[in-house]
Amino acid sequence: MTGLIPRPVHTAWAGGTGPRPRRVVGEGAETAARLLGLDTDGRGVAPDAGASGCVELRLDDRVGAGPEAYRLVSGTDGVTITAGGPAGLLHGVRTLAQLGEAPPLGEIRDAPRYAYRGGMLDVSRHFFDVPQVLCYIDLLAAYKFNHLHLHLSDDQGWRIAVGALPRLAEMGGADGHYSAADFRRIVAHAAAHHITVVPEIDLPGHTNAALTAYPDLAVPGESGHLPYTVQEVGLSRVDTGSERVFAFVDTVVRELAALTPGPLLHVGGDEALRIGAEDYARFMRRVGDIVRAHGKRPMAWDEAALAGPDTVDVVQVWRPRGHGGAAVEEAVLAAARGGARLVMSPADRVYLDMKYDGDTPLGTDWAARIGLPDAYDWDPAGYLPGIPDGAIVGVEAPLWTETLTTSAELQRMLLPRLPAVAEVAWSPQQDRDWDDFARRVAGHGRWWTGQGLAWTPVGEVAWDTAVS
Ligand code: TNX
Repeated sequence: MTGLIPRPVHTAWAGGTGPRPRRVVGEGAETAARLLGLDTDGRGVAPDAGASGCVELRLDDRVGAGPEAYRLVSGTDGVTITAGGPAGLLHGVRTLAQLGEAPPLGEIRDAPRYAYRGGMLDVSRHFFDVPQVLCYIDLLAAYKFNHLHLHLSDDQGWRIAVGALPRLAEMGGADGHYSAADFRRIVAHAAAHHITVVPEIDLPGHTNAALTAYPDLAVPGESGHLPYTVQEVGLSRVDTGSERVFAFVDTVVRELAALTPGPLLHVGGDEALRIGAEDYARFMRRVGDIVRAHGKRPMAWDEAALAGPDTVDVVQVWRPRGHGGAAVEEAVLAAARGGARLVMSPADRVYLDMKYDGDTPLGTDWAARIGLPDAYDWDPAGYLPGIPDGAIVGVEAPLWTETLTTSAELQRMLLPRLPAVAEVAWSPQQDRDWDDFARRVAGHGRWWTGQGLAWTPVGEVAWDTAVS
């Protein structure tokens, strides 16, 4: 048994262990069996197994607390998992997988603190192909995350093919991009794990790749150029006053909305440093309306709140406190009071591209160095004082990739901090305890190594295995 992460809301162990799980029956049995490394048809099972070791999956509305809640009962004959929806059943199966081959007798009742638990991958600064993204989805799912935010465009690359604007992928994404079919594969794999994909097109700054493909989006006299080699942000901009640009946004949003089953579409809005406040506000409000006109709910980085409280429906708070953002903070609070929902991604806690410490070879440290205790020990509800109750819908850990180029590099930044974020987003604040987490995470290194994942053996944890 490895420690349970995220920590369940309620566990009651009876003492002793039940039989090894051998087969799975009920709703979603095939997926569950695969996750547990079992067959549904009993192949490979000892002939005398009988009823013992059966994992039964049952949908039942009475479990309560929404479609992600589940109840797991481990008895002498086997395990029963009950949930109000398929997502809850799968969460129960994930928990059972962590309980291992000799599940303790007893009962777990569990449900998430926040409905939005996300990971973001920046596929623009460096491109990551479909198998790499699927691997990242598997990792998110193992820790009960339910959103994948893909940062699909930035200065360095445009990573999604848009049929009506072919040069975006041809030029802007020459070194890698997703076709519509690729994107559908990502969405389908995510959906199989009850993970919703949130695609992001970053506007009106961070647009060098788009400007290279379509120079008429630029302010007259300015243009884009690829490859974009500087790491500085805030240099590029589309012409926020141009109807051509709004037609472009409409085309991109229409196609992306059609490819995206989830309700949210992220429109960036960050670090548009060369655009005046009024132009920025007018632009972002119109972009928000375009997203709504295509049937999606607009989401954006926190500066978008400066454009007015109802510019977007979901505001992603990224600005670390004291980072020159008093006006942004106030605008975010006004938006929250006006009904906008907040996803908390403060850069000094959950930007997983930040170095762990001075010895971390990759990543950056402009916001902070984020050791494992820093990623774990904070309360999303307390980060910004004055947030109204219920305004926060969740937590997301962005992984920016200016310095990261391979899966192993991503994994070394994600592990072990991603599980810490999982617990921040899932478990009740009053039950969260760093020492307890450090003990539970210690056994996960062995599991990561067994999965072929790279990780960082941070010194604050007594790992029960070395990095291989
Ligand atoms: C800030 S946060 C950015 C990104 C960078 C990141 C690096 C935000 C919305 N913008 O453009 O990649 O810092 O940590």
